[in-house]
Amino acid sequence: MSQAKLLTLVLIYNKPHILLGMKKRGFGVGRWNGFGGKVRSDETVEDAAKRELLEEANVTVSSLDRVGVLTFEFDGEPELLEVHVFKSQQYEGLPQESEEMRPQWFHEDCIPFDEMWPDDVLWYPLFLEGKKFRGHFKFKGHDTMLNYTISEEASALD
Ligand code: 6U4
Repeated sequence: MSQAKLLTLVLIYNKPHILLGMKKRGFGVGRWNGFGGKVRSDETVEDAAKRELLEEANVTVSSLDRVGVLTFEFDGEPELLEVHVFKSQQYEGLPQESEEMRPQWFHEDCIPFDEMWPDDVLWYPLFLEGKKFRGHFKFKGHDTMLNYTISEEASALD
């Protein structure tokens, strides 16, 4: 297994509403998702998360809370994805459509799991309850999950 590729995922959660974006191109196209992307070699994971949030949704945050670390394995592919999930309640700016994402607020009772990555329905309940979590998911292609583990974490994640 090669070294994991680091990615970020930011969810603005101003209870009871959560900001998601419809991915318009690339990895996860056609799915509602948080905002994020690849971490560059010259930035921290948190700085990468803030940069992608601004680029994709036109929203800025002063601080982010790291609440989850999810790893993804795709059957037959050596590269592991390591997605760092961040939460913020506060934000500045008006969410705006970008070339990559179309932002939309959802009530927490109406999250469109049928149009999201299949793992989301499994860990969002922990996220919405304010828990910290780790998960590992093995996929075959982008639609079929072969197996997974999820655990709640009591302490800070890194
Ligand atoms: P480019 O096209 O290079 O600008 P970039 O924005 O750097 O891409 P991208 O779009 O590939 O990165 O990032 C993928 C996004 O999808 C990240 O925010 C992580 C997120 N993601 C990947 N797998 C996921 C999954 N199974 N469930 C989920 N989010 C996932 O909820």
